[in-house]
Amino acid sequence: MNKKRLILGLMLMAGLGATAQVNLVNPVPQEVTKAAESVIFEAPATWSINANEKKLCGHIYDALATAAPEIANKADFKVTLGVRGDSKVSKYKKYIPKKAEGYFMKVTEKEVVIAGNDEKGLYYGVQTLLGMMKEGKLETCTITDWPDVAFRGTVEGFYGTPWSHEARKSQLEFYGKNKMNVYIYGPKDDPWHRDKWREPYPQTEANRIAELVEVAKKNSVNFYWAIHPGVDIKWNDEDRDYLMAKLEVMYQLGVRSFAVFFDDIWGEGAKADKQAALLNYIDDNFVQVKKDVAPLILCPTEYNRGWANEEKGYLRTLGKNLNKGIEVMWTGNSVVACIDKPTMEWINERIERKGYIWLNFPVNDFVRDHMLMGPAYGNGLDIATDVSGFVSNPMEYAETSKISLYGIADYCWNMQEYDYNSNWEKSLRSILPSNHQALRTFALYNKDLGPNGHGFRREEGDELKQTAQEAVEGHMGAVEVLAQRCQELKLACDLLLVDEKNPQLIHELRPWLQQGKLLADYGNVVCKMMEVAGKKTKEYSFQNFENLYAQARSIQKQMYNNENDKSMLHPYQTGTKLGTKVLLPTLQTLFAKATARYNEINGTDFDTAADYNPFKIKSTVKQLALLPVSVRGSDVTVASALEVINWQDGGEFVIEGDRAITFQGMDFNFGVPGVAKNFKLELLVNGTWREVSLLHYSENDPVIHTGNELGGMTASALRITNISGTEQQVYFKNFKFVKR
Ligand code: LOG
Repeated sequence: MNKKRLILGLMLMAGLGATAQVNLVNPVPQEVTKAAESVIFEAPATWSINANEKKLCGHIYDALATAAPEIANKADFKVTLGVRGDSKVSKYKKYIPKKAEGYFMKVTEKEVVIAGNDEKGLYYGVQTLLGMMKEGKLETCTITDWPDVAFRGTVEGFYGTPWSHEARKSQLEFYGKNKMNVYIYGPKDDPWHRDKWREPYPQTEANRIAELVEVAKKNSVNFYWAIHPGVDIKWNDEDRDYLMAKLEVMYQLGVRSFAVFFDDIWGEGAKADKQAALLNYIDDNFVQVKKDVAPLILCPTEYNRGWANEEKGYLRTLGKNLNKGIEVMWTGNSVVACIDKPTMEWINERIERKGYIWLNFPVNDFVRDHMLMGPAYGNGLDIATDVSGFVSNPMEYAETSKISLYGIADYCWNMQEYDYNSNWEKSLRSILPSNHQALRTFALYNKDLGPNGHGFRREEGDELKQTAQEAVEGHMGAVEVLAQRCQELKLACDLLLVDEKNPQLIHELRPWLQQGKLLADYGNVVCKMMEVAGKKTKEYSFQNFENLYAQARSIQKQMYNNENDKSMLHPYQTGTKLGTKVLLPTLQTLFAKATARYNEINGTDFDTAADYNPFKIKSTVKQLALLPVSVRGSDVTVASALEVINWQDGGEFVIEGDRAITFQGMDFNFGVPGVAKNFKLELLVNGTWREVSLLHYSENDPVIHTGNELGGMTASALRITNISGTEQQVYFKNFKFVKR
C-alpha cells in the first residue's frame, strides 16, 4: 500500500469514527487503515475456513465457531488463519508485527485474513474480528495490532466474599474477549489461600480450580494461583516444605503460574531477606525445574510508597536479593492510587526491575456502601515501557466490575490512545446492550467512593454541578431540571430492576437500584418543597408543604431502613449509598433551605437538619485520620481499615462530638490478642480527660472491651492513645460505641 493512501485512510478513519464497525472493537487496535472506499457490509452467512488444521489450536477455532456465522467447506467467503511461519499466511509475513501477541488482519468483501505473530496474536485477531461483528457487520480495512503491556488483567485480591465459580468463569471469558491475559487468584477470604495456606483444597474446591485453569486456557488467560503465608510462616525447613508441597498440589491441578503475597502483615513474615530467600528457593527448585511454569510474582509487604521505610531498606533488599525474572507488585504512591511516570521511576530503581502494578480500582472493600461503576482514569498514558504488568483489583461484585475492567483492558493494550470517556460509553453498551441508557443513567450516580480512609475519590456528578448550584441559589428553572434528573434516575432504576438480559448484574445492583429509586423519589419531593416553601399556607391542600415535608421525612427513613435491612446486606456490607458527591448533598441542602424558608414565613418550627452527623475523627495516626464515622440509631461506628496500622508511640485517635452524649457501651478490635494494655482510653467529661479501663475477656480474644465505669458517663469526646513506649502494629477492625 502506498503511503499517501495510508494517510488518507487514517484521516478518513478519524472522521468516520462514530459509525464504523472497527470502533466496536475493544481494546482500540494500534493501527487501522481504511481505504478511501472502505465499506461496511453484512457479514456473509457462511464462511469457509482456510487454515492448516494441525496448526490451528482448538480454542481459536472454537472462539470463531461460537460467534461466527455458519462454517462450511464450500463457502465463497474465506477466512484465512495462521501464525508466522505457517504456509497459509506466508504471503502476509512482512505485515505481521514482530511483537508478542501481535497480529495482522485484513478484511475485504471476499475474505478475511488473520496472521498472528504467535498463537495468542492469532487468538486476539479472531477476537478483533468478532468484536467488529457485534452488530453483524464487517468493515473493509487492515489492522496491525499488538499490546503495549505484556501482562494485563486482574487480581482477585480483595477482602469480602470471594467471587463465585460462575462469576470467575464469566470473568475469564470476558478477559479473552477484551485481550487481557492474566488472572491472579488471591481472594483474602479464601481460607486455603491465606489462613489455611498449608492445607490442600478439599475435593470440590480443588475440582473447581482445575476447571478454572481449563477455562482460562480456552480464553488465552494465564491462571495464577497466589498463596498468602505471611501471617504465621516460620522461616524453617518445615514451613518451606509445606509451601512447596502446596504448590505441587496446585501444579497437579493444572496451575502453571504462581504468586506469593505478603501484604497486610507484620512481624516475622514481613522480613525482606527471608521473603526473597523463599521466593528464590521456589524459583530454583520449582519454577526452573518444572520448566513449564511462568515467572513467579511477589506481592511485597511494603507494597506502596507511603509505607516504604527507606532506612530499613526493605525494597532495596528485595531488589538486590530476588532472582532476576521474579516480578514485584506495586500499588503506587499509596494503597489506592493512580499510577504515573514518577511512581514507576521511584519503585523501579529500588526493586531493580520494572514494577508489576496492582491497581486498587475498582475494588470497594474499604467503601462497601458504594458501588463503583465509573470509568478507569487517571493513570499515566506514558508508562507502557515502565511496567512489567498491570492488573486491577476489582470489586467483589464481579459483573459490575466489568464496566471499569473494560477500560483497564483498553488502557493496557493501547495506552496512548486510551480515551476513558468513550471507552466508558462503549463499555456500558457492551455490558448491557438491551438497556445501556438506563445503565448509564444509573452509573452516573455510582462513581465516587465517598469519604474513605485512603482519601481516594472519583469524579461524579460534574454534569449536574451547575444545575445544582443554581437550584441551591433558588432558581426555579434549575430546580425543575433537577427534578427531571431524578425522574430519569427513577426510570433507569425501574427499567433495570426487571431487566433479564444480565441477571447477575441486576442481582449485584439490586440494593443500590432500590436505594436509587428512593433517592429519586426524595429528589422529586424536595424539588416540590422548593416550589411551595415560599407560599403562605392558608387553606389545606393535600400537596401542601407540610405533607411534602412529612413525605420527605418518610423517604429519608425508608432509605435508612433500606440500608439496614438485613436481607439486603451482604456479609460485610455497611450500607447502600449513591449520588453522594453531588445529587444527595444538593437535595439535603434544598431540603434544609425549603424548610427554613417555610418556617420563616409561617412561623413554624420544622427541623431543618436532613443528614446530620455530630461526630468527627481527629487522629495523629496518619492511617486513621480519614476514616469515616457513621451513626445508625444509637450505634456509632468507624469504618474499618484493612491494612496494617503503624500506630506510633503517643499517637492519638480521637472522636469528637459537637455535644456531650451519654455512653452505653463500647468495644473495638485491633486484631491482636492482648494489646489492650498498650493503649489508654479517655473520655472528655466537662473539659477534663478521664481514664476508662480497657480489657480483653480472654487471652485469645482480640476484642477490647471497656470497664463498667463507662456505662452512664457523659462526655463530648473520646481518645485512645498508644502508651506502650514503642510503635504498635495493629489492625483496625469493628470500632463501635453505643450511646443512650
Ligand atoms: C490489600 C487488598 C485490598 C486493598 C484495598 C493490597 C496489595 N492489599 O490495604 O487486599 O483489597 O488494599 O482495600 C489492601 O492492596 N490492603
